[in-house]
Amino acid sequence: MKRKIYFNHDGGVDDLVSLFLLLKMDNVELTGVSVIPADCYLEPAMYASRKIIDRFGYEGLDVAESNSRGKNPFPKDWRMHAFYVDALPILNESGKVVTPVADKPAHLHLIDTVLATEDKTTLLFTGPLTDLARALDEAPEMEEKIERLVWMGGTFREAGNVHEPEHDGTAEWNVFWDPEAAARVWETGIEIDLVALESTNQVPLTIDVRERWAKERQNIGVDFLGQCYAMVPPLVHFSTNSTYYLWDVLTTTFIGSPDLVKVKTIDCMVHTDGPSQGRTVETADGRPVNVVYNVNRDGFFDYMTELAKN
Ligand code: AGV
Ligand code: CA
Repeated sequence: MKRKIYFNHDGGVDDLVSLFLLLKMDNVELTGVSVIPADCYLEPAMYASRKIIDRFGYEGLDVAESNSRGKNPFPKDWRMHAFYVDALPILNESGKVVTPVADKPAHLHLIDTVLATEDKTTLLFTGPLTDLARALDEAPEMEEKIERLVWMGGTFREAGNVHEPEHDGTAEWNVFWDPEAAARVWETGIEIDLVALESTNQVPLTIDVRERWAKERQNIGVDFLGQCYAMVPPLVHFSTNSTYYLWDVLTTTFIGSPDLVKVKTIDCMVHTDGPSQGRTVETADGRPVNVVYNVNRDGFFDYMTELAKN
């Protein structure tokens, strides 16, 4: 039995690589895809998503555009990445785009897809939770049809990855973009698996990984990985604000191969205001989430590289 997955992403390099890998998993069936313009511009991220499905995926999928807006915008430099992926020759060989744009905005597409799917759906979110929060406001009855939410977001460390004026640096970006949306989802009874910075910090993009993909580039899927990760800065001497990690790809592989990570339950809440907005904090009266805090680094890179060859 294939697990039914609905994927909402925000068009970064690792979001788009995640879409590619999901299409390669034989234990997963994607029921829907939508794109939110958080860490991307919408138009190139939509085109790139549709072209990845055309090139590596299956028929019957459409891609929905989100009309959600966040409180704290992502830096423009990062949002540009979707243009580079969309322009890759490997995605433009056929000269056409077949996978259609859905006729509904993302949050309504999410509701319709979850309600129309016979089994319960696992939600995979690798950007902010805005579309999910809006969907739950619009159709609270959908909660019963949600198997769980797997989300790349948050951290319980002192250091988050937001380095912005008026902020204290404790938040992770996907929470920071729309803290209220995360707080809204926290109010529900949905089972949440949180792939937090604790584990994603263990899978930086490094030169040895790039060299491996280069060596194996005669395989078209591995070549695609190499081309995508040529666009973003690796960890060399020390981590900077722009250093790239495989945040979303780790979150996605958690669905296909949960044994690569360690998980613990933390009762927590989300800060929605002030200098710590977007921070997730442990608190005795908080709601439980399953936090992925550790990963088998080599096993992860082996798994995702092998998947690319499927
Ligand atoms: O905080 C990680 C999230 C992930 O969903 N995103 C990137 C991943 O898609 C935001 C982000 C944090 N640091 C970044 C980010 C960076 N240096 N470049 C691009 N995006
Ligand atoms: Ca993302």
